[in-house]
Amino acid sequence: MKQLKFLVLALQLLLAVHSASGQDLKLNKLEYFERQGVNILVYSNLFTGGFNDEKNAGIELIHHGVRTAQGGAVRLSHTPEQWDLVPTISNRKVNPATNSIEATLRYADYNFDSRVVVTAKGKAVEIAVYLDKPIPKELEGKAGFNLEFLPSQYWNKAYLMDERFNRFPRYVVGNSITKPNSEKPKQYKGYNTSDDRGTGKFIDPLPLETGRSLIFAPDEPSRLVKITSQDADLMLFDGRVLAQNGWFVIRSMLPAGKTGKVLTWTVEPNAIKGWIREPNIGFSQVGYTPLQQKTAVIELDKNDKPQAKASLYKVGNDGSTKEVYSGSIVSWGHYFKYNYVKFDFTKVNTPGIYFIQYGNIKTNNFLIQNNVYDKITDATSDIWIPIHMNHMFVNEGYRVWHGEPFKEGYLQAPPNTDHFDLHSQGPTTDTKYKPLELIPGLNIGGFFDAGDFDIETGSNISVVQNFVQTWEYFKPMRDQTFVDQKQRYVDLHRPDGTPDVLQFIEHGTLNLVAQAEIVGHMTQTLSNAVLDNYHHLGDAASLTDGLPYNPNLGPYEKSSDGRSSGVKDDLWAFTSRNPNLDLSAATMFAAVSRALKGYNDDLSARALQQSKRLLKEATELIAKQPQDSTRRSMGNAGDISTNLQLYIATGEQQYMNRFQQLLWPALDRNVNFILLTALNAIPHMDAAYKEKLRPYVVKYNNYILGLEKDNPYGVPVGLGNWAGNGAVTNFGTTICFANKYFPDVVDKRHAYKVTNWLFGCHPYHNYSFVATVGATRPKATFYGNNRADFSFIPGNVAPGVLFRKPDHFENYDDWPFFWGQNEGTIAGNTGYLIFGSAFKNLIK
Ligand SMILES: [Ca+2]
Ligand SMILES: [Ca+2]
Ligand SMILES: [Ca+2]
Repeated sequence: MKQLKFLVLALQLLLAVHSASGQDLKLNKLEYFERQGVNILVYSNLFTGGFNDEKNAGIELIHHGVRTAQGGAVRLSHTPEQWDLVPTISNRKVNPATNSIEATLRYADYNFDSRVVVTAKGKAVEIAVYLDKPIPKELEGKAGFNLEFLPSQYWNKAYLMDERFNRFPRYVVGNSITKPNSEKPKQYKGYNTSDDRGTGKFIDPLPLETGRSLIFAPDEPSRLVKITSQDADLMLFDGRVLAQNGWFVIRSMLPAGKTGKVLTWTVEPNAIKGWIREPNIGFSQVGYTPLQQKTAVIELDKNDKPQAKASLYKVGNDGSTKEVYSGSIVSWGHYFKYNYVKFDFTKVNTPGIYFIQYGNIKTNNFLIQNNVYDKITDATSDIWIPIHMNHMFVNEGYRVWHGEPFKEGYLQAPPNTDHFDLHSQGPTTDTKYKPLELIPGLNIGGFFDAGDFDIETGSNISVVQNFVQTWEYFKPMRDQTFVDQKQRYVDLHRPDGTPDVLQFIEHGTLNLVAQAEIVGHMTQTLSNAVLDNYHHLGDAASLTDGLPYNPNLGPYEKSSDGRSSGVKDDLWAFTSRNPNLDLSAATMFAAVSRALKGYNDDLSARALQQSKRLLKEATELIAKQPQDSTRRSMGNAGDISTNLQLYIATGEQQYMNRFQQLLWPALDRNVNFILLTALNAIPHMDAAYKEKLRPYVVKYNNYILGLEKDNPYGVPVGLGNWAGNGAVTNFGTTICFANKYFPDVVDKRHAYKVTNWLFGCHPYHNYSFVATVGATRPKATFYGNNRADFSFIPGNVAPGVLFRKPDHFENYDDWPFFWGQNEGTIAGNTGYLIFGSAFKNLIK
């Protein structure tokens, strides 16, 4: 009996091992560990983004299709923030023979190296940390191994530390102490992310739990992960104590004075047996006009078997539903990790409410109707743009979006200053102002850059140009916004008799003209002086105290007359002179002076005066630059466009010559990026110019057609660290203008690929990328200044699907804090305004 029992047990074990082996983690050709439902990436993505820790790197887990963990690395604090030090990863070795990936992590600031080896062992990976030398003394008690889990995928789910039951908190509460600043590890470039209010102490989170074995989400098999540690305690932290974009961090400290294999974790993500990702049925959530082409792109798991057919159902006015069309599924093929098929239902052209049924899946409904695109730009122009007007109080109904920001004005940035938003002040100020002296008068007009509150001069120049172009091409008389520059007050949904676009041109110009008049040339940016208010979330008017800094006062003191303070929160003007920026401002001012004539004649005249002066000075400065200066010789898109604008503004032949001299070689090099500029010139050139352009338009049309083979969506898909919707809208605008001037070459049907993509037909999910716009299922969560509320600002256009190496697209709609996929910018959103206007014009 005993023997029989043993035999059965052995047989069961054998069976278990056998059935498991087919489901073991394997190192695949793309150099990550894979089993059905689980991808473990080991330094496929490094800590090399533009903004330090972007929560996009390290050891990462893609769990049943969602990237739920990242940041696996040796780190120097319990819950690293964006500007904490990140390791450089000098070498990454993939070893198929041992089923392992090894990398060396280095902190140059501390001359500290460690090796991390990740080895597949059955359904789990072993993560081991090796030290060849003991950790440096100053990092004892600070260096540890961290892995970060996405709060929105875990909150309200259960966890067990050892045998103790817990629940992940929906919101961070408590659990921190303070320690002397001397014990705080350095932050990036010596910045400090928080204002210690004069206490000399920093906040250090305490663990929620400590133990040797942690089970994440046993109540949710798709998120269940088991982590055990052999040598050191596992601590679970809530990173949201320090920053709203913090993650749940699991961490073990590295031992002092030891070398060799100093830490061993086993990490086993659960895989749901036979898991197949639900098909993502991409279609336009805004809907379709009756006669346009209508094609859904369906994204399938590589283990999924495509259906033969899909159907279209019509929703009756009585709530009934009826199948009105059934059509074949056509295969497109593989694109990165998924398989794509298409369902064409162009034949359905009766106006109504419809949904798609594919297998068991019913999509949400959408409209077929002539008017579906009528309002696609309204939320952007009526809501998003006015909310981003700087130096104004912005009201909407009962709600105040923000008070009047930066009443104390801007100080001269001191020389040789490096800036966290990728700017710098050069060795001189290039102005008459002393370092940290107030430059009076700059706190007027302008638009917030994005989810932050600085004025990026280059962006603001292109934004004003976008508005002027919108005005000159389409003359939108839309008036839904009250703007009063004297009151510094904006009220949404209150028409005031003036077209809003004119008021936006005026508002942008007021800041840019002030820069030219007061500083003498264009600044690089008007931006934060201290990091602890750069990541400000909430009302822009509370970012600074509104009082000028007074060095005679203590750090948190206010003067007795209430007119100045000792808080060093004033923003700075970065004033290093860039004649190319002045030149593009000169062309923008020339365009502005045309647009504002008859509406604000004074500002129109001032803009023209600055245009002429900056043009003369910048041209002289550029002539003095060395001949090999790259910007001078390259003839980039900006230079070409500037020469065109200069010709339009002045009518001088030299600019037209220079424009053509730069344009044709640029078109020969790459027609895709420069064609729109070439098309914009047509109204100002002769017939010969247009004919000379024709072969390039033919070439562009081949590019458009080629994209249908490049990816299932037929639009240019960006693979950079900032997702590519900007390039997609630019592609759409180019199609619209190419069709306008060369309808025999470029078919207008191509423009619908862009609306399809923006409004829901794209990888990962099928939500519209434009907040709230007439869509059934718009994205709900964006990286705006209200991102801590997991919300949106209507009309915002998300950057889109972000590519993570080697084969993953994503766009989180439950976690706003990834700027590269969720942040709207003033330049991007006004670019969308042009596309939307051009598109509406095209289909009229
Ligand atoms: Ca910025
Ligand atoms: Ca108005
Ligand atoms: Ca202040």
